[in-house]
Amino acid sequence: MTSSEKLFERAKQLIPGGVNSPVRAFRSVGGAPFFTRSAQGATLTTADGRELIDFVCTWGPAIHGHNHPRIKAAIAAALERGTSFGTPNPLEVEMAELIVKFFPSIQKVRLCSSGTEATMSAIRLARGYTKRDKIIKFAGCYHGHSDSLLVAAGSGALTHGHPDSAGVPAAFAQQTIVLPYNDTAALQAAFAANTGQIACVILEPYIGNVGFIKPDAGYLQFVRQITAAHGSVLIFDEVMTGFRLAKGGVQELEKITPDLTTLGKIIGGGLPVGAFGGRAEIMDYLAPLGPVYQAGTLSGNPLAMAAGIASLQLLEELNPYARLDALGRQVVGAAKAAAAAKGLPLQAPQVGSMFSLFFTPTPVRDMPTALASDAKLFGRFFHACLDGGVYLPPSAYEAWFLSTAHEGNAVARACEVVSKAITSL
Ligand code: HOZ
Repeated sequence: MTSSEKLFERAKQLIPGGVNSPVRAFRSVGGAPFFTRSAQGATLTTADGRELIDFVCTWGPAIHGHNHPRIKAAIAAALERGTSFGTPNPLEVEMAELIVKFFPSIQKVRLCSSGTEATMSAIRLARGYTKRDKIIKFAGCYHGHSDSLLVAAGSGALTHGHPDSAGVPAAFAQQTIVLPYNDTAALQAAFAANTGQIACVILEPYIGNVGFIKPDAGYLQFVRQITAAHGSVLIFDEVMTGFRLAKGGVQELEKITPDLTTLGKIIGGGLPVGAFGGRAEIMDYLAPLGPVYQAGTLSGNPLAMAAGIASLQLLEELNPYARLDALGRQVVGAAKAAAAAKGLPLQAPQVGSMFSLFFTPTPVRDMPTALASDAKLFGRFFHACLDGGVYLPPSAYEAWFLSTAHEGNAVARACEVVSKAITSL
């Protein structure tokens, strides 16, 4: 038995499924997950001593690669001053200033400890502000694991066959209207059937949780226009895309001003964090100013703030987005060339350092077209890559992530492995 196998056996005795987040399990691709001993740059070192080029990047945060010296130094310096205060601390203010600087739609921001908290709180805030109960979400979008949002959810919920989670009271789920993404007529009909009742529309503007999916031209503009016309709060969930596809996220790329935005991942530099922010008039509904309650012992935690500030400062200094896009194109280009040579149908939507490979002849523009891709073939592809030393998200329905640390050898080697794996299918 390998060290990872032994650890997994021990974990399964005590931790449901042996993992602390279902996306880490290999159940949909087959086999057992490896355990990671350490990570540096673009590479994970497993408990078995294998080195793997990592296309998961801790599910998004590691845009500068793992264990970046500047982020490590910032955490070490913060550690000297203490790990948690339970009072306001100066780093929270610095973080808020950075977020507001790069996201012009955010006038005020509240920091919390995870993306789930951010989206859950943004929904409550939208309901409190509008005094309406119903919300609209889109099939395949994943906004964390709070009750109202675990309906037709993507990510691990979809991967493991529970897009409508058990344990969510029917009365809660009834308040969530689920629509197909990229379908303007469905959105129009939902507003017409629920006039004056929709508190908010929440979406991942570019979906990253049913694989990576881009909006049709004009779709996001339509969503902005119809929400404004109906007095509903538009929430962009940029937990994955914020600071990753551009400093100002998808809203910068698409030139759209949502009312609220949720953030996480990169703004914690690899430590637990979340944030939601937007128009001051809405944000001031939050306690202690307003009637919508939201709180957290570790919110604005000084270690997470220090790591996140270092990560954002690096982005500001390096402006790496063109470089990251070139890396994304390189991997997707290699995969497409190998698939074309083999006559294998492949869709590979990509923006910057986020992309997915779907084995299907049909362009992927929503959850049903993503689900029509060949997930079994993806499982074989996943294992061929893993055998070759490249770790992909262990699901056909997750986005891949790149970091600046992939430049050079890592990306060249990964392209070779991905191409060879496709050829072997
Ligand atoms: N959004 C992440 C994956 N799609 C979440 C990671 C997790 O659930 O652990």
